[in-house]
Amino acid sequence: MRIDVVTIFPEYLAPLELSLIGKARRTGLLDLRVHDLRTFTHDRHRTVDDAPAGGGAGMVMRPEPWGEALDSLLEGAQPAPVVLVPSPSGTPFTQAFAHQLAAQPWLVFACGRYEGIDERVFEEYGERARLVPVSLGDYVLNGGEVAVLAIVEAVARLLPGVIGNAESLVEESHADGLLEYPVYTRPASWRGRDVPAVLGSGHHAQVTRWRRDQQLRRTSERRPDLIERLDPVDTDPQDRAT
Ligand code: 6GU
Repeated sequence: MRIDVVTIFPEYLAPLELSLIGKARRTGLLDLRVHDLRTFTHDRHRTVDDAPAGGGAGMVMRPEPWGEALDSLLEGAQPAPVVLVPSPSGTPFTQAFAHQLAAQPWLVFACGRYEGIDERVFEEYGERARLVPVSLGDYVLNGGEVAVLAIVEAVARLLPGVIGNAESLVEESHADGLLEYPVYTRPASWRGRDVPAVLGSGHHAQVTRWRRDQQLRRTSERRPDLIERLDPVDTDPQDRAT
């Protein structure tokens, strides 16, 4: 998969050289390129922002550098990439969304700062690419860079070969619409707290049922909204006994 990130803070993306994502880049599973938006300016101060039309607080990103940056990426590109714009007013990012993005050959992230990017950029590239505003949740970050770190990690780990043990993808939170069950390791007793006996019983069916009940309890307590949205095909009759 190819991913391009356009930002005024390329250094913000440095953590994507670490750990499994860094390894995926070095082995060629992930072709990640970070571009400095200011290289697409032409004035002495490399200006990317200006006062909002109509007045008000803060600054807005000017359309020209974005036009040059995105033109340079889209030039001759067939098919066009999915262009993601991190924004608190975007579509909520979810695990299902991550799976959709992981199936794409090419993603471009346009990181806004300040009060946002001039709306005409969205009009222009909404016509020339598949433009998708995306939000991490209902809170405000200073810019899109931290959101890109989160989204790239969530997407890249779904690519074949990035995670050594593909089974860990099956059993994690949100894989089946529920939160994950609690996990334990040795020692069997720590500060008077014991690993639940069922986990040492060797009774596989009982372990599976216990974990499922823990998932349901945890999800009901922390995320009742997920219980409401549970797909009937992801439940079994025993779940209702919980
Ligand atoms: Cl994706 N971007 C910004 N700037 N703020 C956010 C966000 C994204 N998601 C939540 N807040």
